Amino acid sequence: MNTVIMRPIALPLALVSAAMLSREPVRAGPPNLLFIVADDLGWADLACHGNDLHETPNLDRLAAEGVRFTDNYAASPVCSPTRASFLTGRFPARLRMTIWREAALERGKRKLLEPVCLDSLPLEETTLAEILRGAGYHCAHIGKWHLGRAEAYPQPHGFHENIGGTLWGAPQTFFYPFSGGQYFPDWRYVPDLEPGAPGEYLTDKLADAAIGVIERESRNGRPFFVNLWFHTVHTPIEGKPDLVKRYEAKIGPDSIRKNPHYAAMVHSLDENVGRVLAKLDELGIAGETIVAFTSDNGGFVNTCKLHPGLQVADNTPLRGGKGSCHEGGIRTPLIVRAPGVTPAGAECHEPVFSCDLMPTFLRLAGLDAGPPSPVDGVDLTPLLRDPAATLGREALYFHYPHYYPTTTPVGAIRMGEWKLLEYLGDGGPPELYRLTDDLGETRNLAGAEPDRRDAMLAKLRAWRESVGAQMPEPNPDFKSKK
Ligand SMILES: [Ca+2]
Repeated sequence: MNTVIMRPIALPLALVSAAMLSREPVRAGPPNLLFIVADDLGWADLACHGNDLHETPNLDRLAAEGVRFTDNYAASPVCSPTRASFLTGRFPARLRMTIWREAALERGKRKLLEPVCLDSLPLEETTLAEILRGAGYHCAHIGKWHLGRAEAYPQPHGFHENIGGTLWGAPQTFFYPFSGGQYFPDWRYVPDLEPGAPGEYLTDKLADAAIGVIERESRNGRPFFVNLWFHTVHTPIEGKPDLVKRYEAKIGPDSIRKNPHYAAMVHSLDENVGRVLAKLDELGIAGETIVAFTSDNGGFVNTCKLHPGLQVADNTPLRGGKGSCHEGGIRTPLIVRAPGVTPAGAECHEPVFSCDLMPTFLRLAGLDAGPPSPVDGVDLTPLLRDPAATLGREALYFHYPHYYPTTTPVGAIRMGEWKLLEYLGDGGPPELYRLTDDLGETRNLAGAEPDRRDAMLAKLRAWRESVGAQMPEPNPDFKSKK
């Protein structure tokens, strides 16, 4: 692999007022990278995005110290594909990974047969960890992996160590020993978190593991990449009992959100992000550590087996949820604090997505992804320096040729203030929304703006061709119930 070493950009900013920056850079070497991903956390789940129930003071504070992207997207409305995009910078459609691992080989029995996808991230793909490792970073993966079977676990993809990552997309239970529950049909477990004790909570344990790695690596004099991918707030929806009580007491008749179990999970996520960030401060390395926080898809708006009848997330004011290419399925939080680069407390409204993170992290580290893999994302450091800047990118594209309780097979394109959805053979006609005055996607303007509709449809279809997107096919055995 040809890794191009470039000067780290976080350092020579003497002309920028220190008071304007989120943290002063401390040492003259490559910065550490702490990449925190929550699972299924919706855009509207954060207090700083207007949530009326959840308390997220630590994430809100991180946003106040860095740049919060209001129009960030996951490259896919479900888990594995977005995670693949984080590590490769490539469209899930190009990777042929458009659905979560466990369902990748299933074609279904609906009106359309879903394409057979890859269930493991190919080792031929160049990952963020491989490039950082080649540049001298220590690379640790902690928590949910969900990018393939054992031969595609974190180590073969460039990580020195893996704590807790497996093929599965969720634990059996969030309480020690994190296995043995009845929620999933197979026997699941989360390795490497022994010893433990009854009552211990997975989100705490993963943060403990991250803190342990950060403490150890901060003494080793080499930069670290800690890839902390929490399992929370995915099902099974299990909060700590005291926090569930706290939110039960807080929910009133006028509350938009009414799930105390889910609120408790969000609370524990935030608390543990706070613990890890506090450790950076305590060790004196916050000024030399890039912190990024995001989620892999939108909030899950269906019910969960443990609490029948109780909707898990509520993505209000966004429409839809996980699985859907409406905003509730793909718009996710993104907060970046890059010492010496990001101003404090800034908002950026430029549309960005999960493929952008790999090239951005590499640029912040003074590296360039280079060949052999073409990268579909772009470097966001111009926005990190100046959140009012624009990228000049024409569009973002999404491809989900699968079913989910929130959708039939669908694609989407976001261009400026406009968004178009196209159903792929089972669903209604195209939908066109002007997000700047209709964030909730309630007024379909496809009929009123036929030229814009057709131009965006043409772009979306041309993009699918260009990346070799797999399409669903008519199911000859499908019998309509009508
Ligand atoms: Ca997910």
